[in-house]
Amino acid sequence: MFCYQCEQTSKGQGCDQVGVCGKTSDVAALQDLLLHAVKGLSLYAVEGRKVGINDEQVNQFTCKAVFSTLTNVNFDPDRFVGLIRECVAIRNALKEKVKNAGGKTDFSGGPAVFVPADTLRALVEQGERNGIKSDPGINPDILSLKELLTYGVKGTAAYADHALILGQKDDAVFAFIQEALAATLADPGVDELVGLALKCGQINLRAMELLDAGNTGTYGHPVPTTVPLGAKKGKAILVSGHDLKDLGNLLKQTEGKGIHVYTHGEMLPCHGYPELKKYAHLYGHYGTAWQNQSREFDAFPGAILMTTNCIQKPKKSYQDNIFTAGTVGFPGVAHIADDNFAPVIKKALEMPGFYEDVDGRSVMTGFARNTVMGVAGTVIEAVKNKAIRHFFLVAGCDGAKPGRNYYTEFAEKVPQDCVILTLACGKFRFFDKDMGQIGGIPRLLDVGQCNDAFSAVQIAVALAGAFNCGVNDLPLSMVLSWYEQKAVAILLTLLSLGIKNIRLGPSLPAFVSPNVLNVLVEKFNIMPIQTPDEDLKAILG
Ligand code: SF4
Ligand code: SF3
Repeated sequence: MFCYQCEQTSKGQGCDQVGVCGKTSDVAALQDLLLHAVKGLSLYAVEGRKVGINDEQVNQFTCKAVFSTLTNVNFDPDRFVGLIRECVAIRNALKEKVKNAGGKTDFSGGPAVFVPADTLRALVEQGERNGIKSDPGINPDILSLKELLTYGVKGTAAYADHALILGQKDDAVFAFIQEALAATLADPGVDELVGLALKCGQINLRAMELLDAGNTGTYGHPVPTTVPLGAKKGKAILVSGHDLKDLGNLLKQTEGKGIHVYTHGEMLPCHGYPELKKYAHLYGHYGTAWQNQSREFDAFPGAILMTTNCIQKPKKSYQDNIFTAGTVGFPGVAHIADDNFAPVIKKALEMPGFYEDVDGRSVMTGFARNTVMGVAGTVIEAVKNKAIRHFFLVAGCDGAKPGRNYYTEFAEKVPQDCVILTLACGKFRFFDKDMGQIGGIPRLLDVGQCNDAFSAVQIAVALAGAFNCGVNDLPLSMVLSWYEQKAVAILLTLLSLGIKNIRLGPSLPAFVSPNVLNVLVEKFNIMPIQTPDEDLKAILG
């Protein structure tokens, strides 16, 4: 196997025996083979559009299949075997339609004509022949850009899938995902790939806009909400991942059953949505970010539902209490495929739950675009009268690396006259610190999940509008942490908006070659994080 798509990749170079994430070499090969098959499907989808064939099943499958290959989403070989076979069946049906409509279908060789082998072992061997290193003669910069584009597409497909679940879609998003995947099969040059990577950023913004519309259209605009970190005596279910619809359905199905529902990880911002917070049994938040789940899930006395990334190999102690839904999968873990959470509820009722109330502190969430723009006048006044000197967007993924302490220390050292906007699971490095207020505005504003990066972009654009300047001219600095491919897509979005001077850590992507990094530095002045003191000094002077 060879995989270097995430930040924790082995030795900062690539996982080649087993994933640091726990991905086996077999699953790595099956993910590579699925991506290979989806590229073949994309070739026909691109040709189909030229002759008026646009197939909804193909579009939705493309997003779901690509999302499955994201870090920490699906570790189940059987699910990948099913997806590979489904992909080829859909591809063959699409090919027939495109042919009948007079479109091009005479592709020879490669993923366009790939036939999946009969056995798991033989499929793994097919996957091994179609991985990142399958073309040893490729120019390293072309490979780097192709992988940058592929990971951006993976993040975009994930957001498009999240949006689809809430009924939001735009054919421009599907068309681009397929165009980009098909383009990786051709012989694109550096300029074309750079252009596609930046277009991926634009399209990802659209996918995130759709997701924002899905979330706020279904559950209302988040409002500032105090979330307890303690627990209530009684039966309990913990929901992790990012999917609001799963949480909404679960809350409906647990009503009146004497079960308290808790959020974990990226589900924390769900407490701010009116149509979710209306359920009195959505009690509080339990635990921190994904990499701490084996300790936190182990100690949780109820059932656990994992709705999206990031799942880790469950410990034996809670393997029978955890369930997956949607694209998530882990061998031996029960999967809910039909939105019916009865097995999760049954498990929660069998388990002891919390024996007594547990006191805890509380945190605030719900500072998404609607809320922040609602106090724009106060914020602008505070900047003008110098009560607020600077804004920091300290946002992105968390992870296990010790270097991620940078973000805790950075947040702690941000001067008292500055405001921190945050989003995604990296916030758990500092989310429960009391940072006080400036003129009634909390100094720490939780904009939401990584899925809410659209909201942060809207806030930045609105501030720029209010100050009559560009986003790069605002007293705003972005200090980002990345881990997986949703973060790659968000980074491409920020670059496509022309945003410069982003500080990125804890380490730079292994898939970015020195020459590609030079381009990013020259065009966008991307910087690796240094120490909190050095970076604060450089930013604030
Ligand atoms: Fe390694 Fe990350 Fe790939 Fe897992 S997803 S195999 S940790 S690079
Ligand atoms: Fe986190 Fe997986 Fe990226 Fe959603 S939960 S931000 S890492």
